[in-house]
Amino acid sequence: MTITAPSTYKALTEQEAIALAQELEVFATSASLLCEEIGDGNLNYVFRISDSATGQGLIIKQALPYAKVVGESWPLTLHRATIEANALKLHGKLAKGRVPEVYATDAALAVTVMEDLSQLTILRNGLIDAKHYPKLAEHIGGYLAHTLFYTSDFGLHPFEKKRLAAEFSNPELCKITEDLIFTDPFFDHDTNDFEEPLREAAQEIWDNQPLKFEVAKLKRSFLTEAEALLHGDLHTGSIFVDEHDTKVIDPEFAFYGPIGFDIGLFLANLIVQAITRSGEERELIVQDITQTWQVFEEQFSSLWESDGIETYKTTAGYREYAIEKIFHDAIGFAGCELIRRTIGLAHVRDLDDIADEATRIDRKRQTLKAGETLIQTRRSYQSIAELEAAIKELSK
Ligand code: SR1
Ligand code: MG
Repeated sequence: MTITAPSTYKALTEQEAIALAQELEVFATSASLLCEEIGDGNLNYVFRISDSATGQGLIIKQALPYAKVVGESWPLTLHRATIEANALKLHGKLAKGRVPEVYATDAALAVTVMEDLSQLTILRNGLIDAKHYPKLAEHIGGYLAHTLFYTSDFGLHPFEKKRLAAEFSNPELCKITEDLIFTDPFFDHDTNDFEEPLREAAQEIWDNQPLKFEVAKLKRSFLTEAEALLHGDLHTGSIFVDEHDTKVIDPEFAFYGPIGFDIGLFLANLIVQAITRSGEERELIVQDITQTWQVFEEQFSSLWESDGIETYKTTAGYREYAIEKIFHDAIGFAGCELIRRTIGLAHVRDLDDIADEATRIDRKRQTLKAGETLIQTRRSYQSIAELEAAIKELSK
């Protein structure tokens, strides 16, 4: 499909989004098209265009020249739309079936036209409704193993890897992560946002020098370790699911970074669920955490054997060393995500929507404590079973 709209940026109205969809000639010319703006993220417009007779739809996503969550005072590059579309196309090849199909793009309009996934549910919403998705861990573990292995030096020629690292240079979006995940929540910064009863817990974090030393090391890893092409924002709002299917969306934060980052963000968002749940429902989430890591480790190891190109791949202990580093990094990044989702700028509904104030504050304190513990003890875990035991203890 080709977009022939004038190539200068303009934020689309619903009518203009319909006109763009008509141009793409995917709908019958006689079709009566409906348009709904369904974006509930922090940054973009998401239009769903559908044929009122058949229900057939497509998505037109448009980046705004600023962060929607804050407003026009926070300008943000439109190039993120190109980063996102290119990451979706590449991830679609590496992890087949795990991302929406991209139909068309327009860099000047910052528009990506893609597969409509509205038959699926945003994972965060489903989890808040206490749903369980039996394929989730297998699908996300596999997505992580394939996208991260095949874009790393373990599975990709160094010339191509460096070409991709340059293509996915994403400094403005990385700066958001550097500030909002790794810096601001650990200082008394004005972007932080928390309820007054949490001030003491926040102050303890700001005063905890050994914790901050560990966060500084994790931030340095994020800033400097170009290990693989990351999704860059793999929280449970970036995943669509149902009982059988899983699709990862929104890789606008994609860039070359440490492999453990995507894994850590995903696990952290499941840990939040473990903290807000109890009994059998908590047990299911903890099993998802364990299974995600197990699937990742198993598939990453198997790709290492079958498709690894690193000369040292058979050197005794090297694979185990590489995987242990990813594991410990992921636990540390998960800890940072837990803290920033509680006292930083961008919160999660899993915690904020708990109606009873005492319960909500209690769960948020637990999330902060879990984050601090995981950051500080990350290197002590020798296996996923040990991490699972710790998560059970921290979420009780
Ligand atoms: C200003 S953007 C805030 C957060 O929303 C995105 O989804 C990322 O998680 C970012 O940190
Ligand atoms: Mg997003």
